[in-house]
Amino acid sequence: MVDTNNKYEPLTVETLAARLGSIKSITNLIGGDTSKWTVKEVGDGNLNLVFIVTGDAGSIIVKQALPYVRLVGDSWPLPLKRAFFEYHALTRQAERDPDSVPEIYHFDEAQAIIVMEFFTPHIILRHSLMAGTKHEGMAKVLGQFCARTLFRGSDLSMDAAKRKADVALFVDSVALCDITETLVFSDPYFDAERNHHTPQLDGLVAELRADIDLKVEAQHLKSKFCNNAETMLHGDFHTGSVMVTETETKVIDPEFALYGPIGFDIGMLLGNFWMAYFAQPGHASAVGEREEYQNWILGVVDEVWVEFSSEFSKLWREERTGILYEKALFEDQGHNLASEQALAHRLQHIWEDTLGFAGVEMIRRTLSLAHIAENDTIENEELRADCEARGLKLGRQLVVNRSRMNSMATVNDLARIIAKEAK
Ligand code: SR1
Ligand code: MG
Repeated sequence: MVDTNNKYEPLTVETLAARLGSIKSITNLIGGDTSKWTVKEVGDGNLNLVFIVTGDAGSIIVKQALPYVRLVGDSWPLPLKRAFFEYHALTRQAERDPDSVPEIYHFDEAQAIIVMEFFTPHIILRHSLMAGTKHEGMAKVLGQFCARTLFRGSDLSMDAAKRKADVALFVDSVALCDITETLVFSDPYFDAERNHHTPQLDGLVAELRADIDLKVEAQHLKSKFCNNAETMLHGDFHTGSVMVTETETKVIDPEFALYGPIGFDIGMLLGNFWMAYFAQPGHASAVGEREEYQNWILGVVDEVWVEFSSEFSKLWREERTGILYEKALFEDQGHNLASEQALAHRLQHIWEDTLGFAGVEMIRRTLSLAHIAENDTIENEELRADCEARGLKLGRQLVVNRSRMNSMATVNDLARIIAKEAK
């Protein structure tokens, strides 16, 4: 499957058919007559080329890493090896939560190409949140995806040797890990070169950068991110990494996969939902028109956490076969209550981490390099700044006060209060 003799070259719409047209695993799926192929480049992320290739028998996605950050250009080189990490993450996620991620049809490490399942008519969740569309069953799938991939990739479940080999494999993903360490945990808290923000936020940004408690807590969270290799994370689990129809939900793009704290993926996801919540007035056609939809988003947040914690608890009780909290010490001694106590403690840690990571994600998406479309597409700068400011306020509360917030209802109430505050 892996061809190491071919020198890397980026694909183009014009060259793709000639370059991939003789690969059996592809032609079997979409048809071998390449004169009938249509190729469209659709990459709207920050890093890669993404093509939809359609033949007379079907369609596929061809994703290729570029040797630099697409968002910035070739002044910021980035290793092609991220495709290798994405490939390995996808195969693991498919085992741990079947049917949640695209099937891989072909992988070429030297060309940094992954050919995978094309989800259609799915769209990127972030776009759907701007359009105000609801998705049945989505919260359940996302909560279960987090529980299954995070539990089954951890020392609570995995065979010790396999898990140590996996930690060693992903520890090489230095450049992408560095992006997260820098853009999420450091840049927002000083005037870093790549930062940018909506000018009307100048005052609030200065306040946040002078906020000692915030800076210290953000660094405690960075320390957790760097030092707590609890499980294989998706690593970039925002609403741009989820594809949806009205009834189906899929997870894509785990190229930032690494070993880190369990709360990181869920936190990033919830932080993106809360930002989408605050951005709704920027997408409403009349004042108040999105209030019901905003409530739906908060309901999703609540349900993701409920599903995550109940699935995680189920896996704890049924699949705890790793080196941590061995059943030999608990259930086998008749100490079921102690096992439940240990589970409650673990969930409490994950809860606090989740809130903290959600908070730093919300802050970085407004102050650092990579922002979110929900805010960026609000043309009226005053309105955009207003939506962003509310997100920053909740983000700050989550980072600084995460250990004092004991239920999702409390956090969602706080979001509602911040959303209603006068400018
Ligand atoms: C330079 S890459 C910027 C951001 O895009 C990715 O999706 C990650 O979120 C990263 O932080
Ligand atoms: Mg991505």
